[in-house]
Amino acid sequence: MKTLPLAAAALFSLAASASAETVEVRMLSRGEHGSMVFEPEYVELAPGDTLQFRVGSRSHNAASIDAMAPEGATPFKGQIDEEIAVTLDRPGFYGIKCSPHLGMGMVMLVKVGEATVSEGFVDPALPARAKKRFEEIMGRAGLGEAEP
Ligand SMILES: [Cu+2]
Repeated sequence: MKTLPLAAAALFSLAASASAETVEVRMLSRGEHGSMVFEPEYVELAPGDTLQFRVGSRSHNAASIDAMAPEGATPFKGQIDEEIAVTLDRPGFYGIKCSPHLGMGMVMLVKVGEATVSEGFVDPALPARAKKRFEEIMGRAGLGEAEP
């Protein structure tokens, strides 16, 4: 009676690991596109994939931006220097910030599944440098109508 559930569980976890991916994102004080950045700055995932945040430089965190997430997505917020893993199930675009450096433009963008950037996706309430960084990220990724 013991072996059957264990075997079934093992098969299930194998199937899950074969389909879901984990993408590592480093939190950095200096990177390819300037200071206070996530690298990579843009990630495309399938629903159920995981973002694994890594400390590249100290004193950063990763947190969802409430106004920039698909309907029904679960908000998240890591502590400073916490290497959180976040599984994203809802298709759509997610804006992610470093809480202490949002004003310096430390944000990243994630696309899950099939989605297009909707008009006004970038939260107008964000600090100017964060809005500018999102426009730069979308421009480099070939999304939306970002300025050159
Ligand atoms: Cu930061």
